[in-house]
Amino acid sequence: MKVRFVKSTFDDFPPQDKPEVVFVGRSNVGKSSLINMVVGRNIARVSKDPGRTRLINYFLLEDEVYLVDVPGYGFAKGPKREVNLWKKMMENYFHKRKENIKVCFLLVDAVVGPTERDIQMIRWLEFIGVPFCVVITKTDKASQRELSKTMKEVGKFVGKEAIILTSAKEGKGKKEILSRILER
Ligand SMILES: Nc1nc2c(ncn2[C@@H]2O[C@H](COP(=O)(O)OP(=O)(O)O)[C@@H](O)[C@H]2O)c(=O)[nH]1
Ligand SMILES: [Mg+2]
Repeated sequence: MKVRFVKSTFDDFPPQDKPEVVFVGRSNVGKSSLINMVVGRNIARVSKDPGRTRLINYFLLEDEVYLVDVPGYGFAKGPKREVNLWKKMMENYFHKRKENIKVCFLLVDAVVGPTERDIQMIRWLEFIGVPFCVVITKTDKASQRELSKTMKEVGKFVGKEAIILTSAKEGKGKKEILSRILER
């Protein structure tokens, strides 16, 4: 796939000439791995560079749609000043880009299940009216029992059609994610 890094930014977003899809979730949930798996390149690795992990990263896929990688909410457990900065950045992002967001992928670890913050995020996305899907990550690591439990818990908040099962390791869910990204 044709993909390129556009920019890392706090609040200086690209023009809204193309729609965007955004990936959110806790740190370590598998965001970078999922983006890399979907585009078939190690592009989100750049976001591991110190500095960039705390900013919003824009990539452009097929000259058509922006992929947006935002800092995980683990980062929001740091010092209070940093938590506030993270909140400010995310609220500003959603406020400014809401209308441009085609879909928000909220990633949930298959083994860990939905956290309190994931549920808050689901409620908030519903409240601000951003279309979203819950993406279950690392299904290769979960037992059948863990996976059913995670599905059941997520199912309390969203319909089955809005849940996508993925494994970056096995390439699972690539088609589903890509079609959601590229659909008109
Ligand atoms: N087994 C397995 N491990 C994964 C998968 N996706 C990510 N990981 C691992 O989980 C850790 C965090 O992944 P990363 O993509 O950096 O998460 P991020 O912090 O959300 O960007 C890394 O050690 C990955 O190798 C997956 O589908 N299966
Ligand atoms: Mg990452």
